[in-house]
Parts: sequence; C-alpha cells; structure tokens
Amino acid sequence: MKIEAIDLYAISQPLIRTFVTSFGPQRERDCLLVAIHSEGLTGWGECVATNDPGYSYETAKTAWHILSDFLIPAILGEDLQEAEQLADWFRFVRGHPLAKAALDQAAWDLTAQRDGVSFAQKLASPYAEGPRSRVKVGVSIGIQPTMDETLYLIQEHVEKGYGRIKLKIKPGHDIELARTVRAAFPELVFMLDANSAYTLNDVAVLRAMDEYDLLMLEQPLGYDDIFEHSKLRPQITTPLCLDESIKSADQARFAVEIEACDIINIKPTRVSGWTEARLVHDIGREAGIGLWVGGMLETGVGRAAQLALASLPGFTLPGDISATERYYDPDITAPFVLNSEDSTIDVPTGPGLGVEIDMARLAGVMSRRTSFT
Ligand code: OSB
Ligand code: MG
Repeated sequence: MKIEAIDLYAISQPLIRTFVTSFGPQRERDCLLVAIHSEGLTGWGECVATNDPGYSYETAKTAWHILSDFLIPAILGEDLQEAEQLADWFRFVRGHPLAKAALDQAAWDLTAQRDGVSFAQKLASPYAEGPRSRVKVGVSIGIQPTMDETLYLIQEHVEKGYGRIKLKIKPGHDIELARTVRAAFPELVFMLDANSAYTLNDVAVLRAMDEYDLLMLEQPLGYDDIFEHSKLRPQITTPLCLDESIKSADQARFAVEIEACDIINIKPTRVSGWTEARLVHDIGREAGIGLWVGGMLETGVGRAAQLALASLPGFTLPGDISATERYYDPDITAPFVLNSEDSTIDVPTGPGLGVEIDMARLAGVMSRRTSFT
C-alpha cells in the first residue's frame, strides 16, 4: 500500500475531572491524531504525549515537531506491507516512542482494514487462542484534595462495576491513604501508582504498604530505573510493577533478567507502538511476569487500540482501560462502556480499530491541522 497522504491534527479537550499525579495536575488534555491515507482507506493513530514533560520527556509539542519534521516525511510515498516495517523506517530517530507509536497504530489500523480483519484479530494472529472478545479493566483515580473525596470516588466506581481500583500516591500521601482505603473497603482489589516519586531512602514507607494487601505497587522509583527496583523488590512483599522504565523489549528482557519486577504495565505508546508491545508481551508471558495494558487518558481512538492489545492471551491483570465517558463527554468516537457484571469492555470487532471518528466533533476540538502529501 503506497502511503499517499498523512494528516496530523492537534486537539485539546477538557477532562471531565482534573487528573492529578505525583508529577502534577492535568486539566486540559492536548493530544495529536494522525491519519494515514492509502487506496481509499484511512488508518488512525493517537499520540498520547501530554501537555507537560512530567510522565516522559515528550510533550504534544515535541511530538508535533518529531512527527512533522522527521517521521512523516520518512514514510510518505513508501510501500507499506505490514506495520512491522515501521521499526526499521524509524530507526534513524532516537527515542520519541510516543510520536512513533501514533504512526504505528495508524499503520496497524490501515493494514487490518486492508485485510478485512479487526486490529485485535491481526495482532493476535500468531497465537492459537486468538483474541479475547472482552477484556478485564479497572480504573485509575488521580490524587484528590481530601480523603473523603477519594473514598467517595472509590465507592462510585465500585458501584459502576469496576473490579479494580488504582490510586495515585506521592510522598506524604501514601500510607495513610492505603490504611484508610483498606479500612473502608476490606475486600477491595486496589493498587497504588507512585509515578517515580520515591527513592531507596523511602524503603520504610514502601515496606509499610505490605500491610494493606495491595494488588501491586507501580513504579515507585526512578522513571528510567530498573537497577534500584531490583534492589527494592526483595525488601517488600507487595508485587512490584514497572511502567515508565520499560520503553522497549530490550528493557523488558533486562528487567526480567535482573528480577526488577513481578508485573509489567505495557503501554503500547510508551514502547513505540503495537509491534514492540507484542514483543514485550511475549517476553513477559514466557517469564511468568504479570501483564496488563496501561493507559494515558486516551480518546476512543487510542482506547480501541489498547483493547486490541489487551485481547492477547498473556494479559493476566485488569488494564487501565476505563470507559471513555470518565474523561471526555462527548468523545470524538462513540463511547466505550463498561460491562458492569464482570468489569470488562468489549474488544471492537469491525475492520481495523472498529471505531468511527466523529469528524464534526474533531473539527470542534482541533487547534491545528497539517496535511502531508
Ligand atoms: O502512570 O499510568 C500512569 C495517565 C497519564 C500518565 C500516566 C499514567 C496515567 C494513568 C491513567 O494512570 C490511566 C488511564 O486511565 O488512562
Ligand atoms: Mg503508571
């Protein structure tokens, strides 16, 4: 398929609720969308780089620069057979996984449409099991101004049917939170995400978490670290999960080899896309690592592709793929809704991503658009 044209959009949508993590608040969600055109088909991808460089060094603005000046010119006019080719085409750009992942997602969507299969079917084709039809999900709740609001939000989401709750922590907002939540909800399946806010000097705090029967503790130490996580792991009984520091299949291999984690949160965007995410899945599955699909406050475009990844057989834990109405109302696609009876979301079955973009809504939230031909 000759890559005939690519559109790049910058959009900005208000979040229904400000999302606060240890690296700060997000009120407006800026992100980019890419559309690859070929043979009358259009493949869509979302770039989830955030407004600020708190989660990673990439921002929506650096991603615009890398996409428009390097990645898009490198693939325009090329003959795309399979999305796996992109890794070679992009090798000349160091880093910038979130920018690369947008085009990777669009290439998977486009080639799945060409093949007349869903993104999930195409991604799951190497596995005898095939894709799951619905995937287990949980919800990620940002840091709230008061403990009462935290408890209220947990209650609200449990009532909606979410079977797993993730809470954000930061120094000074940790042990008391875990203690209070466990006391209020003795049976709750919950976990904590520190987004790299601690150091090995805080082992006493992290060890105190062992009391509260957490599903896991996510990325307590450095955002690029696996070495110190491997030092921490034998000192706590809570299962240790890595997010930020696994940016490639190689880093997943290294983490497994030095026993730095029990669990990996695979965000396809953080590892440059779905091809690499599937490799991380295979490495983790082979090593008996717990796996789940992480989120970055995606719109319906990104959610559809997260669901496709989560349909692979090695995912053992609920993903951060909550219903889109939690973040955007209306969204730029039809909403994804929770199956409240089993805390799942259905994997789209239509060709490619299986979602339709509301172009009028997109025009309403768009701040910038460039077409490359
Ligand atoms: O660390 O998992 C994270 C959102 C933005 C940046 C980092 C993270 C998150 C989330 C939200 O936890 C997950 C979601 O519901 O999309
Ligand atoms: Mg995280």
